[in-house]
Amino acid sequence: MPVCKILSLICRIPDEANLDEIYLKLNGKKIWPVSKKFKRIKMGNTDLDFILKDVNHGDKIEMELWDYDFLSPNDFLGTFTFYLDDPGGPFTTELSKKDSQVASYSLEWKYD
Ligand SMILES: [Ca+2]
Ligand SMILES: [Ca+2]
Repeated sequence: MPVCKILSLICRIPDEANLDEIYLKLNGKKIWPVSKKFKRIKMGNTDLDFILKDVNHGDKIEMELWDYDFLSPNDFLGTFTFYLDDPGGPFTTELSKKDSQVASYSLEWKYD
């Protein structure tokens, strides 16, 4: 079975001035963080270190990045899209976002 490991999230520009409360979704389900609703991240690199379950060679991965908000609906910041083709890495995938979004993030992952 192929193993896709999500290594880290890099924040260059947060959505909110006081930094974002991040969680990740795949196929409509929250996959990180596992035991809480979100993680407040810092600028730069935040270690994620988790394995994507139930993936197959050739899969297109579309992982959504969300910001948790306490008083308003959570914000969808964008999608990390990549393919499980060639083993190796670490690879870096930029967040694709709507024009109205200022947040700038990238994701590091590897595929063995
Ligand atoms: Ca927000
Ligand atoms: Ca927030």
